[in-house]
Amino acid sequence: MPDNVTGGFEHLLLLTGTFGILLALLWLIKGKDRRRGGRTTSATLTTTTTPQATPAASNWWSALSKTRVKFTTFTHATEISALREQLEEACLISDLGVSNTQEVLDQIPWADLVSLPENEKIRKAKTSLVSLMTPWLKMPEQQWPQIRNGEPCVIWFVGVNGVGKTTSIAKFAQELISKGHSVMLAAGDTFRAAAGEQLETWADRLGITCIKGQAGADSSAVLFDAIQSAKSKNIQFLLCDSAGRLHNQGQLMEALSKNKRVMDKALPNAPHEILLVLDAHTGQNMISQAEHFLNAVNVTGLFLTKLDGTARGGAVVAVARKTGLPIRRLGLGESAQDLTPFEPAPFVNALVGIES
Ligand SMILES: Nc1nc2c(ncn2[C@@H]2O[C@H](COP(=O)(O)OP(=O)(O)OP(=O)(O)O)[C@@H](O)[C@H]2O)c(=O)[nH]1
Ligand SMILES: [Mg+2]
Repeated sequence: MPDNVTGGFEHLLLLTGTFGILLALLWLIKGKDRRRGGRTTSATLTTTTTPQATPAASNWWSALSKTRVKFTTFTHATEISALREQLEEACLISDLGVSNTQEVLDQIPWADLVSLPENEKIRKAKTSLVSLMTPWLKMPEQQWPQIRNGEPCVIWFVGVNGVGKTTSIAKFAQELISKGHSVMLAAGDTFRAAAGEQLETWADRLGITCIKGQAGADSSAVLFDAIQSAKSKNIQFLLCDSAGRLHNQGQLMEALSKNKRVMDKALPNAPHEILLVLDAHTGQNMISQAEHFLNAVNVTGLFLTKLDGTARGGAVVAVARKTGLPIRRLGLGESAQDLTPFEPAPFVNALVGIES
């Protein structure tokens, strides 16, 4: 064999060998990581990535990963004062609010933690946090919403523009349909151009009827017609959209009050549920939005959207506590399946990083 050919062959062997060793090393490192369950470990990090018992809880676990960062990264936590300071920072950054944060920090039994090893101190402090915050959240009923005898259950979605009202209606319609219920939609937002078409597109995808008026039509008239139609077709659930913005906020609240009066005329006691949709990304701002809507209409529950990727999960706890309303569903993405019921304890556990 000529020299240059042998040289080239040896070179190739050397390259293949080196590449092989690199691959083996990589495989070993990955294997170690896999055996550790993918956990990131360091002297100061106690983060875990283990999914939770129920599918909903495992979704929150990943949705709340940004909020959780501060609750899972502690340095020099052997010192109670350092742990307290960092826990305070984590609560504030999660947008739990100043007074809620002070309240929980004042109630954690710090003296009992002094003699514990660092990891135990952290775990116990977080466990106390969970047991203090969980009772702030209303436990939603399993059987919700209730089917009404001989008339449609009218559910109305309200909230400022862009929070996810229309998308939440579509997601919730999909949930009800999958449980075998009959559902109809009402395009109660006649103000924003194309709002009706947006809801109609969802209705087409879901294979259900959407009652909609002309753009600029009286939204109360659309809602009235939709209720009449749902009654005549024996529909179980009528999900109604609303405008998120009119010329100004006063007009919006007035229009909502009128909508409500007209719905009650079409069917006494309708709407049976008024759900306030709030965007979790807006943090404490959700509280002032809630105050405005609660003043105008008797909101019966909350739908919290865009939980996926928010770093302000603490504000979810804050707004639920402040309003005293049950969180009916959480939105975890833009597709029709991205909706989960709410459970207080697993949610708060996921928020602070305690595996349940
Ligand atoms: N990531 C994420 N996006 C969402 C979620 N819910 C809604 N969105 C998105 O938020 C945007 C606004 O949603 P809409 O449903 O149109 O909001 P709206 O409240 O009806 O808005 P208006 O009709 O303008 O008042 C859309 O791009 C949705 O896809 C959610 O849970 N997660
Ligand atoms: Mg809309």
